Amino acid sequence: MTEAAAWQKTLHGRDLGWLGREFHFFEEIGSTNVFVRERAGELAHGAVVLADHQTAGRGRLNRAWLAPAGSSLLVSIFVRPDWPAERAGWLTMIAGLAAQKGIAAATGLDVQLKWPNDVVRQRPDGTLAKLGGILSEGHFEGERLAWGTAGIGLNVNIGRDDLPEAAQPPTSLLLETGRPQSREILLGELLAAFKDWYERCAAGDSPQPEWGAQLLTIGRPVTVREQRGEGTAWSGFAEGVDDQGRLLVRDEGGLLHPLSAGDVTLRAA
Ligand code: BT5
Repeated sequence: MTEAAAWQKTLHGRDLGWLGREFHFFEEIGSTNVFVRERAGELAHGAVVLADHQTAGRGRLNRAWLAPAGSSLLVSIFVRPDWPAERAGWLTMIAGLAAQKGIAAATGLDVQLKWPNDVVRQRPDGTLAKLGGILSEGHFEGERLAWGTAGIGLNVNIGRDDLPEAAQPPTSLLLETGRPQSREILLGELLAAFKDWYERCAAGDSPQPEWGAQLLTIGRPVTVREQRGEGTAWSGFAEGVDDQGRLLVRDEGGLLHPLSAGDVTLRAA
């Protein structure tokens, strides 16, 4: 069986309905998110785009996502929500919860989320290692989210010597569980969880309470660096997230600031 056929069998062996009915697999592509953006006009709601290798994988703020060929889950899920624009952040929440639930179901491993878009493993000494990341993009028509893509990259079978250079120490499911993991099973579980959450959200149920409860960032002191202006840094306390996915940080003077992912970088204080 070709690799594309094996992936397709995984998808169609499950009852995913609208999700993955349209399916694209690439042995090599620039970026699955860019593919989706360029073809948004033609793609069906629920299209799934998967790659074995990306030559120009993307993170936020034009950062690179690096992964050796065949080592990772690199997937973009395309949806046409037609939700109010303020709900655009729900896609990142759904993708994060789906990654977390998918990993738990496929491997038994407990992973955590870090605001705004990281999938992490907390080490016994409290340090965080990055296992994956989410890159959501959306297109608005008027006040509506016309389409969106949830790009998810998870490090699956990457050995210690092949992990990329990264700002935060990276890790993989192989390293965390001590054995190679099936990317097909992981994809199936992740999509099943994505479908569940997406359908709840489409019915108007916000993912924010569950997502907020999974975020390690909440309840901790943080240092906030603003991207705009002079990039000044200040210290505060992360109290929660709002329904748009903004982090609510109280500064030392007692004022509460809603922070958008694109506007700040954070580190544990
Ligand atoms: C992310 O951005 O974490 C979002 C990554 C999304 C990747 C998926 S793969 C499928 C889809 N198609 C795409 O082109 N992208 C999506 P950000 O928070 O900006 O983190 C990027 C930073 O993570 C980089 O600057 C590196 O420091 C680090 N990094 C890069 N590759 C990594 C890896 N494999 N594991 C851990 N850290 C990595």
